Amino acid sequence: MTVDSKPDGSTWTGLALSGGNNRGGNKGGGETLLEVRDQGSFTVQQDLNLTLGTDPNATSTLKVRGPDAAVAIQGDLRMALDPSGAVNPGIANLYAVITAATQSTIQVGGDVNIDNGNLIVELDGFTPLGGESFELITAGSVTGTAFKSEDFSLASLLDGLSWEVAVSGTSVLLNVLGSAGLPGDFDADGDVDGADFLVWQRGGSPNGASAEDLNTWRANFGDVASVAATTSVPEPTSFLLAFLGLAACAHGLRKVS
Ligand SMILES: [Ca+2]
Ligand SMILES: [Ca+2]
Repeated sequence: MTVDSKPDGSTWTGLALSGGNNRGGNKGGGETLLEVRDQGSFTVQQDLNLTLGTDPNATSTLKVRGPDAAVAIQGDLRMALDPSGAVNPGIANLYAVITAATQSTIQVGGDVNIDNGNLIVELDGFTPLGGESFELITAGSVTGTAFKSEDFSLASLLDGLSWEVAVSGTSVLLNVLGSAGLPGDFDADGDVDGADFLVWQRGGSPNGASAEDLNTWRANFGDVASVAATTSVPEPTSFLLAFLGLAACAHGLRKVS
């Protein structure tokens, strides 16, 4: 979908969500949700105004879901802010639904002003690890150092991890800080399973290939960090037996050769 709007003689160009008739003194208002997801594409050739006017209940949301959506605002992106610079009392939301290790980036050609906007983040079917980063916005320039509010209630992280919104002059990044800190989780993916044994075997655990680390792994085998606990939990005994069996096989093969 592409929007190309430049009314004659107007300096207010582009698209307004929950904006009413912003040139005629109409109050604006209502609630608008614009969701771009999957392979969807949305381009505004001028400005995108999320919520204009004097209605404090006016709400608009630009929701971007997944890694493959394309969202481009070639002019400015404003959140509850008049093109004249006046703050609007309504609500403007950017809503990111993260479903994979990368997230679609909103490309803004001009300025994005986040001072009066809210950020909402949701995780759906994906559990980020410490050190991961998602680029939510790139822009010609970013005005403001933080969103008015940030809502991570739908984006719980593993124990030991926390979200950071990093705003620079040209981008807004979402970083995952910390480490999950589960004993025996040598590959830091939030569980203690066979893959961690292989890391230990290759010397990748904190005290490379030590008996101490093997004991830590064995003692915690089958544990998952708290958020992942509602998803599938491997049955510890059968997994452990399978790995001991594999180890025995490998040992036998070495003997033969
Ligand atoms: Ca692991
Ligand atoms: Ca694992």
